[in-house]
Amino acid sequence: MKRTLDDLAIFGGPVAFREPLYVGRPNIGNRERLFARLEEALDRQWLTNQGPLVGEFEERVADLAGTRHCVAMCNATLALQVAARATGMTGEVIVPSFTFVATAHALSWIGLTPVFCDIDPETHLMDPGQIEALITPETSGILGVHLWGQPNAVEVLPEIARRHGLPLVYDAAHAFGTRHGGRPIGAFGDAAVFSFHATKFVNAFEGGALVTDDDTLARKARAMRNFGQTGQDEVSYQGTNAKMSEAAAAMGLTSLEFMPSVVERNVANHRRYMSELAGVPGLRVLPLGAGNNHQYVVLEIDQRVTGVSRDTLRSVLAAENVNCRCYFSPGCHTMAPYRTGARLPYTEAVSDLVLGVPTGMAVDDDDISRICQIIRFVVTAHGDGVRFRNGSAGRTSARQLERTPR
Ligand code: T4K
Repeated sequence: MKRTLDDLAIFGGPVAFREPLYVGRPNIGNRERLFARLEEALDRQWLTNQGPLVGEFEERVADLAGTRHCVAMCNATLALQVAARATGMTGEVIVPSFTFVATAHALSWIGLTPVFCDIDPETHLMDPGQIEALITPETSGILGVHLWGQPNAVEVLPEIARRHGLPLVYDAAHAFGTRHGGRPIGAFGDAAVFSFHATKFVNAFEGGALVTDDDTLARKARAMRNFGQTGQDEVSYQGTNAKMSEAAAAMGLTSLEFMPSVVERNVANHRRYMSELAGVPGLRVLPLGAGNNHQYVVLEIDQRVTGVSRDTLRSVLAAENVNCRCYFSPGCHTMAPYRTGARLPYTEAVSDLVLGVPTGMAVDDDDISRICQIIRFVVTAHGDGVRFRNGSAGRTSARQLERTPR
């Protein structure tokens, strides 16, 4: 329990957590089931190139995503590239800037130009109201992002895409298991791409998948992930090597079996953060809808009210062994490969405020109460003292916050 500034580890007090807590701690399922599957694969001597475990994983994922097809891949970044190629994207692609940089890199790495769109500051999702102004004769597609597992304008975006004759792909890296209006999230757009990276709530060590209801698109994607091959001696498309291995599928299947417990834990964790931090001035826990998989808990810290910046709070927590992440700061449009001087006011404002906090199976109610006690202690009464003693107002300067457009 922190009662004075001297109790904070950053100022020499005792560290609150002996073992470090992380955002993105993998949820490990049943090890015996994993090892049994690995044994099977070794006994079969079939390790990759569409083995039976990958086939089983694809069936399970398609089922949960509500789509006819699932094409499993080695990660979501390559799956996004395959999706872009298979849907015929060629020039500019409209995409939010407030996302993990993989969304933008996936496009630019294959010669496409990401055109960054601003977000709705309430949800952090790409604002469909700003998309049409970005459409030019060079536009060849829209890549929406279901950030934090939230559906990105799944009613409006398909309509905009249809009106302009553009393919719509969703980066659903955060959204596996999410539902909207009773429908699984995979049902929206021409295709959606999931990530099964170790840090995701369902993981295949590294992994990804493209899901779609479009038979032609699925066939193309299936070929493109395997060097464009459509038969043993037949190459019909340019392709890449984006195949999922049997070892990854073994982990993915094991992780899928564990998914209900993880979702239950994540929902409880999110609720706990919401209740522990309710009413703290200048602090907001991003609310998530009922169908969300709740794999991220995102705070916004408004230094104008708290007296302490997001970055200072992050340092205070890191000293206590609570390792938070500034997902996703800064916006992609300000990163070196994409900087053009264009301004996206909401993206810039929000990316200065966000802090992802630990969740998943690695934290329990007691951990969250203790994390929140430290946050409350710093934010409600001691922001000025922490800032003064820390000798810095953090990266979110008063000038930056003045341009916060809300
Ligand atoms: N689109 C979106 C919207 C995405 O968020 C992502 C990935 C993608 C596309 C691309 O998906 P993939 O191609 O990766 O399938 C991590 C993940 O590597 C990345 O998959 C994820 N999003 C992103 C949000 O987070 P980093 O660079 O922040 O990872 P890292 O190594 O700093 O790890 C994050 C935290 O997780 C650390 O605090 C430690 C903890 N951790 C990590 C690993 C790998 C563990 O405790 N154990 C582990 O094994 O990108």
